[in-house]
Amino acid sequence: MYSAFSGACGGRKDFRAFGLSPFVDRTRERSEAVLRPVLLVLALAAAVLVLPLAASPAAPRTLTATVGPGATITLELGSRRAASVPAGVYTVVVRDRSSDHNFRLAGPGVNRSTGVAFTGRKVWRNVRLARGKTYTYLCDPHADHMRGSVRAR
Ligand SMILES: [Cu+2]
Repeated sequence: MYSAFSGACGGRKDFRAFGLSPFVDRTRERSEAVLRPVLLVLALAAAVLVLPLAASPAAPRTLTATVGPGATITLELGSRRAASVPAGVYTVVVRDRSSDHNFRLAGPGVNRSTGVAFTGRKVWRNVRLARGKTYTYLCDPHADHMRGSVRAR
């Protein structure tokens, strides 16, 4: 709030910077006197508009995890492979399409998996990917070649 106010009023330095001569000082001061409350109102209006957006947490995004039916494992954000994603809280929708494979997501603060024999859909809520951390997804029985990683930026 304070910074928005001082930022708006700090703008009057710019009038001088634009080369107004000392002869128009009085005019300038009069226009400043008019301008100052207007800027204050604008700053308040901007704060009122922006604060609720800043205060409300972002809605969780969805990662789609798919394993099988063949020896494939993927993690996608939208329709793209999730190699680097914004840090935050995610809902992970897991599609486990094989009783020979499972899907595990593991890393700092996260370790979730389906069972190898399980097939079907699982929804993992509140999966928090921390900024700067890397998470690995893999199939446990075939972790040497069925694996990938995602970094939260
Ligand atoms: Cu596997």
